[in-house]
Amino acid sequence: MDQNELKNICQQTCKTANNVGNFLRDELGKVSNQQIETKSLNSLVSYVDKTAEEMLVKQLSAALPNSVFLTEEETVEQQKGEFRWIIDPLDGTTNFLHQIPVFAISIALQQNEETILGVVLEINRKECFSAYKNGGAFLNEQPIKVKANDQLSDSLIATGFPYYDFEREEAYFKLFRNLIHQTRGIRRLGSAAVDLCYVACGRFDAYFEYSLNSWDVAAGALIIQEAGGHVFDFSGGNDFLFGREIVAVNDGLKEEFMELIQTHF
Ligand code: 2AM
Ligand code: CA
Repeated sequence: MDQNELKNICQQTCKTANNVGNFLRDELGKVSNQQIETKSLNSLVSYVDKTAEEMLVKQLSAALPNSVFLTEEETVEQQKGEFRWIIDPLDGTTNFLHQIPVFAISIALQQNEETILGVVLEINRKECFSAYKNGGAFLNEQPIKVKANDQLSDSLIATGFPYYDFEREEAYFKLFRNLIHQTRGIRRLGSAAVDLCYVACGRFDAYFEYSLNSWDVAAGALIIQEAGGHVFDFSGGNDFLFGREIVAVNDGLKEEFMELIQTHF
């Protein structure tokens, strides 16, 4: 796919995300307890996630015929193919169900398993983050960059606390303790896709979390890379998409932050 086609698809994907975002915003506060299912420990879902996913699949299939899907709610056949969308129709479901206003739609497109496009819509702030391979990263069409900061003491860090997989909690909380002493502070927003985009646009300096899925991070990871930042697994490699651990960091703190991660994990 050439750059023009990619740019086009990126714009269409933002439009699609906006359509479905309007649906999600309209459903806020309407889901009853009886309509909430528990998929696994602390992992919630409702008709809202599923309907949003069906809407996305329909519109993205029309935008790119013959594309296939990997989606959190599996409302469509999960396939591999040249062009594959990786979708989280509602990232931050727990926030959504508790009416905490941080939740997003995360959409990535891969060509032959390489991510070539990422769109994250933070629904309540109407902030659409987007990037395509070698095309730069944008927030509502304005170019964005990671923060130019190389001082850990000036940095604001995002993370996700473990909520179902406690195997590495010892290492996690040792690092956490270290970071509260060495940085300006730590935030837990509850949406990995939003955390990643906030690193991309310089609101956060770095982010780390383990036990995430590919649909939580695929779009945000490309957006960070295109904004001049870095994404790693905890060993400093690039197995962050399916490897269930991710670190995102601006350029100036790359070495120091990765060293901290590797000291603890
Ligand atoms: P989800 O809403 O799509 O499931 C942040 O920790 C990530 O974990 C989020 O992107 C969120 O994605 C997922 N998550 C699932 N259940 C969670 C919970 N109970 N608390 C926090 N995050 C949760
Ligand atoms: Ca989700």
